Amino acid sequence: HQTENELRIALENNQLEPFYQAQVDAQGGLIGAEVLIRWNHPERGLLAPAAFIGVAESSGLIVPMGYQVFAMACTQLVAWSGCEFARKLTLAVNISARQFEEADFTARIASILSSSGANPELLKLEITESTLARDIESVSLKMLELRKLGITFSLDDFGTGYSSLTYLKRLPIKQLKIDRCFVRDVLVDHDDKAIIVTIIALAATLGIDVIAEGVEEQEQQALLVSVGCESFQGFLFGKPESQEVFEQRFTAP
Ligand code: G
Ligand code: G
Ligand code: NA
Ligand code: MN
Repeated sequence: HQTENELRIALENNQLEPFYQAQVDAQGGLIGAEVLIRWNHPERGLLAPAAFIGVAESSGLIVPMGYQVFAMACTQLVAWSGCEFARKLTLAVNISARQFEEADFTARIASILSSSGANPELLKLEITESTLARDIESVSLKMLELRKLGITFSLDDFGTGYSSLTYLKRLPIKQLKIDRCFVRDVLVDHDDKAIIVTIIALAATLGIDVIAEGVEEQEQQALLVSVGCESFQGFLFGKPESQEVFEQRFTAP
């Protein structure tokens, strides 16, 4: 695992690189991507978040790192706004609870949006239930401010935390992201299927979209489609890929 000092240097020297994992609709059409960060370490090569998110969180570097990732996503959106295949793609950016609770979070996001010229309607912030578990009044206020800027929210890893249903109703949440632990055995485990059906029904009642993550097999997607799931992410549609690989795959004739 990497040290805090190395990570600080990585941030200063732009060693972090956004990877993109495709998100598709029921027909398999590309609708967006989740931004997943990688560290191009000068000696150790490409590192996955597992090697450095822990130290980023404990050191507080997750905050500047989060803004760097958001800024890179905005820059990419602007670049893609001129590309036929990607003009309307949404980008989902992970936001840690620690970053979200910064007093100037909304102002920083607004400032990056305006300096980049990215369309806020195409940006989705992925937050987890642990973010909502903080002071709900201030969380709610912040989410509403960001929503006014055009930003939308997806509730990541849904079903694994402790969401109060009241929060789902009160907060401007556009999408629930069904955690991949329910998707993995959905073809054989009746409980997992029942949980997914329940999440989809709940979301429909509240007017919230759903996306299933961790979809690896065609049969899983077919079952998810049959119970009303609209959007999908998982190795079946692509692993997290560099910008070059992602673009090549979706623009190849
Ligand atoms: O990319 P990978 O499949 O290894 O992701 C592992 C974990 O790292 C996931 O939980 C993901 O949410 C987290 N992660 C990836 N990129 C970012 C990021 O830019 N910010 C934050 N806060 N977490 C990230
Ligand atoms: O929810 P979170 O942000 O943690 O999700 C991102 C993580 O999920 C990344 O580590 C990514 O590589 C992983 N992931 C994405 N799709 C799949 C999949 O189909 N199967 C598995 N096992 N992991 C996946
Ligand atoms: Na995520
Ligand atoms: Mn998730």
